[in-house]
Amino acid sequence: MIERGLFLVLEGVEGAGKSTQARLLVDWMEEVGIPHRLAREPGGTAVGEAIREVLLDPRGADMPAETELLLMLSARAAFVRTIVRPTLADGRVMLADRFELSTFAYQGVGRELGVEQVRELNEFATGGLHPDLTVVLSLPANTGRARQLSSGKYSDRIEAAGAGFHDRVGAAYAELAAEEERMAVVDATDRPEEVHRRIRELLESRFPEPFATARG
Ligand code: T5A
Repeated sequence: MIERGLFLVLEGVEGAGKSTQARLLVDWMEEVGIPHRLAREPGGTAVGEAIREVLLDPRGADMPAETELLLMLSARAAFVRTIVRPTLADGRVMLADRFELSTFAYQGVGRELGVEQVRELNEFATGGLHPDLTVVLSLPANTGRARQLSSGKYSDRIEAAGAGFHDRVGAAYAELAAEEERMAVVDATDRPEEVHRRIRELLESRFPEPFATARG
């Protein structure tokens, strides 16, 4: 067990491969015996999953951007207190499929609410807890969308927001990721196993404990 857990987040545009990479990381951590927990945002908790349904329901097409933001943050307040903090206190790796960077990119830039305002409100929701590392899977928005379509995924309310919106989100990820040290960009255009290898390498070099020692 590590002394205080590690908070890791996977981010990227729709269909970038976050869920696929999360599963591969979980398989690896299970294999080498690293205690962990995986959860997705919005969601993870009972109230968060209920909020997710409202957020993604295509019938809410006229939802104001401010409502969307506050719902995301309501779900996050529960996510942090019910899932993330207890997992870290247990000394485990907390792996989240999306977190605050999604809000900066989608609501701050995509919905044009402004990143600074979104950051302030997010700080209240999280109580100031931030990830130790956010891995941004880099992929053009239209490639991610094409992957989703070929897998037969239906278009939820946010996915249906249009190419202009998703291009803005993709550009925001690139810009925001370049600003902060606790973010790393990984090329996600290759096959899943190669992307996984890159993420593992990154984790082993950034966090020898627990990743490199577990490989042993
Ligand atoms: N949102 C979320 C906000 O607006 N603000 C916020 O603050 C937060 C937290 C959540 C929605 O909420 C928004 C963003 C989203 O619109 P979601 O379902 O969690 O929805 O997000 P999506 O990105 O839509 O999730 P997906 O599951 O569709 O995408 P993933 O997880 O990135 O991709 P994945 O792994 O499911 O892969 C998609 C397809 O591509 C294939 C997979 O097999 C699958 O078929 N694939 C690959 N194909 C080729 N090469 C690879 N390397 C591949 N990796 C995966």
